[in-house]
Amino acid sequence: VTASDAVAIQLDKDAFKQAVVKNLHCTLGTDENKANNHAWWKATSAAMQELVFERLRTTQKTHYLNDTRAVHYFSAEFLMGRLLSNNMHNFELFETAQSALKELGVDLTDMLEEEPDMALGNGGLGRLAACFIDSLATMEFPAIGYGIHYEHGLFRQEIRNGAQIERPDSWRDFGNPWEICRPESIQQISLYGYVETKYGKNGAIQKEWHPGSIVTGVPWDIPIVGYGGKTVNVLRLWQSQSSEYFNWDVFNAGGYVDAQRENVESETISKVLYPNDETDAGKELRLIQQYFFSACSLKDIIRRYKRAHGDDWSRFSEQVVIQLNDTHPAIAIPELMRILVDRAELDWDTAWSICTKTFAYTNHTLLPEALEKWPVRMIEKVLPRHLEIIYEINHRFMTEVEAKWPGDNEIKAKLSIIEESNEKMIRMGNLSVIGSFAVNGVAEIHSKLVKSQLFPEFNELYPGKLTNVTNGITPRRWLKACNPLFSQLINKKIGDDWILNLDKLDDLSAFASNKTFQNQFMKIKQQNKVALAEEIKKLTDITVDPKAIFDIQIKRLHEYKRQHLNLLHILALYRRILQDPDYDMHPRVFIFGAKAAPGYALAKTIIYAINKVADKINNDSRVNKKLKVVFLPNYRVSLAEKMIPAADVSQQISTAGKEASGTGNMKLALNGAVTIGTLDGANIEIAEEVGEDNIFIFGLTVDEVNQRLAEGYKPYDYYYKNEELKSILDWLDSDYFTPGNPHALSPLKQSLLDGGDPYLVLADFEAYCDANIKLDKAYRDKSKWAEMAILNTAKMGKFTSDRSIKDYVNKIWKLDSCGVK
Ligand code: 26W
Repeated sequence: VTASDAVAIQLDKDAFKQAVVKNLHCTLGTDENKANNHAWWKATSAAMQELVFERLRTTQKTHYLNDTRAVHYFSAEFLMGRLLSNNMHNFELFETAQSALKELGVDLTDMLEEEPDMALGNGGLGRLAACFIDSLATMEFPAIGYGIHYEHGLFRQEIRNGAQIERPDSWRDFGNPWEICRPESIQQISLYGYVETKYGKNGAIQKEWHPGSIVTGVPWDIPIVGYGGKTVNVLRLWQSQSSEYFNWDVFNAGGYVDAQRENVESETISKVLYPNDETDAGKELRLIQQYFFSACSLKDIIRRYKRAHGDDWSRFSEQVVIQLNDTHPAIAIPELMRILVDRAELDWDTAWSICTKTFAYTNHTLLPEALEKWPVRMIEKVLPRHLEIIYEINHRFMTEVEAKWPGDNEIKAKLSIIEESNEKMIRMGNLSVIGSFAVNGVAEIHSKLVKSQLFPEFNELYPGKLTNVTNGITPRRWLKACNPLFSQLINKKIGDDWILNLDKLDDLSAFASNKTFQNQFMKIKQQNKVALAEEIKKLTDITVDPKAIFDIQIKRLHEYKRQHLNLLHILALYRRILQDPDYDMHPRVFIFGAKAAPGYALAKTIIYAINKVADKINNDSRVNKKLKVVFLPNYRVSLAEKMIPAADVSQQISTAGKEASGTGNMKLALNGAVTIGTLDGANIEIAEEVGEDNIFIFGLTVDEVNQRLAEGYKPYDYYYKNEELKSILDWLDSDYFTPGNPHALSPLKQSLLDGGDPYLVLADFEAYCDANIKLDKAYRDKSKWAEMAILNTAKMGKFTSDRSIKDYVNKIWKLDSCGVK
């Protein structure tokens, strides 16, 4: 597909106007004189949805008639953001809509602000899922996203007196125009109860699960419009509901009545998204969420399969591939085994063979605290039959391990699905590797570490199973839609083929040193910075100078991402200017956006520290001509879309080996920001693409980090050696930034010294300061900087999610695309 032969939906300005007005009248029951922006937004969305449905029907019919193999992307999170602008862009109707609405007296940009973000995800993993389903639809692959219809997405962040406050997110309070309820596809799933062992005629053992409760899953479909508007796939999200049906056996079984009281109520299952990113809290409700959406989705898939193939299971894995987005849906593996063995009555080996040809698993993190483990006792209570199946899977697997490493109990203990700790645990990572035919990491270095550090024995046991697919981002949302001025400039210069073939951006390289093009680029960057400066004023009342360097760090707040390293450097600059008012630097605005998990105290202290330092610096006339610090509250997809086009500098400064990939790094570079970063995750591949002259790499490498830690890393050495560092850390201990509240920031200093500085902030501090000095020097040469920035955009071809999806298709899914007429 190329941009030119994409089917732009045939709808001119007048037809668009008519469609909107009709919906204003007939869907909203209001009219042009009474309608506010919210009503216009709903009417316009409804008008768009009519086009969407038309293509959705055609797509579904085509897929059905062709009986295509399809990928089923199981993910507890889909961080979709807003849909109206995206759907307009993908139907190539944005300009039409803009002029149509203008004639109706409506400003499209203002109107789009009415749409709440669909924030059904935490961060990278959830947004990756959203980019992937965009690419799948764009390249016309048969695909379904399966997830949870959370009533409340990720919390809304407010900042009060510098501290994060969590407020509930209500994304569908006034109705969501994009979702369609599908009561005809409701599913029922079981929880709790007990397992009965029965003996068949010839002594065959039969297991019957008598559930303690039944939960109804109601599917809501969100249409996913591919670019060009040909294929419209579906994201199917399950909402939980209590079921009228109840298994009274359990009540009759005496003891269960009490246990039942502690059980999770059906309606709460899909109530709220867990706000933990990279820490596994091990909560029963979360396990139930995972099982609920995995089981509903599997039943949905099997219903569809049976419609075409009846009881013939032999073609199941030819038709169905299920991608597990991290281990969150890994319980689907024993669930499919249960269906095949207990329900379809296949023998174990046949069932296992189907299973292990169906599942593939993506790992997104090496952090031990993020690797999911469930207490055996919890699984036994919630999913008693699944526990038995997991034991059986493990028993057979242990036989394989024994054959490979005879008598080696250490390896057995390590590879076992069951961790024999004080409290026995089920390791979902091990289960996922054993139950899948492919396992991938999300960037070259990460996949290498998955093989060498996380699962080395599995890699030996199953050669070729572990592989890499580097992440990507959709250029439709993250360049075309969010940065219209730059997109139009690119179109004028090299045409618009880049939208579907991002490698084409490399044609810009030829103009990177062209002064006219540089000026055009810098002018647009400046306009985007002015727009962000206005947004900053509106949101925080802080005035920033758009001529300053806009230096941006946007991502979840986590120690390994090292927002506090950025903060220490800001304090260093503050101190330098105080000591030398003529300290030579280009004015710079440091801009942050980050949510902290509500229970992550140190992350919250870092947010508080950023805000308190910002208050001080922004109001200190000795420094605020050169230095400003901004923390933008409630960082989310729609805010990212405003920040990224305005960035000069992209901060990607995680401890080497800790950030699996990162995707914000790609979005910022695509929009012409220059990265200052460590050799971690996809930064390494970005550096390879843009070349070392067009990126500021600093700090310890993975090997050096491991070496330091092995030697016995002593943060105090750096504290005593570096006078500047010492003064800054001591500064945090004073009440300078928190008058009347001394020691409020001490936990930060403490974590970096007595706390052992687990992410080697102090070890990288000096290298980071040096890299910042180089960056500051580079910015003064406007033409050189423009060239670097343009080359960053030009060299981002690799990081389109279209390429990631092609990699998945070729290496793992083996799908054919299916053109929809
Ligand atoms: C159990 C709690 C929990 C929740 C979410 C553990 C782990 C997660 C995710 C794996 C966190 C996440 O989003 N990881 C990010 O995934 C991105 C997409 O692959 C990567 O780009 C990021 O580097 C990685 O941190």
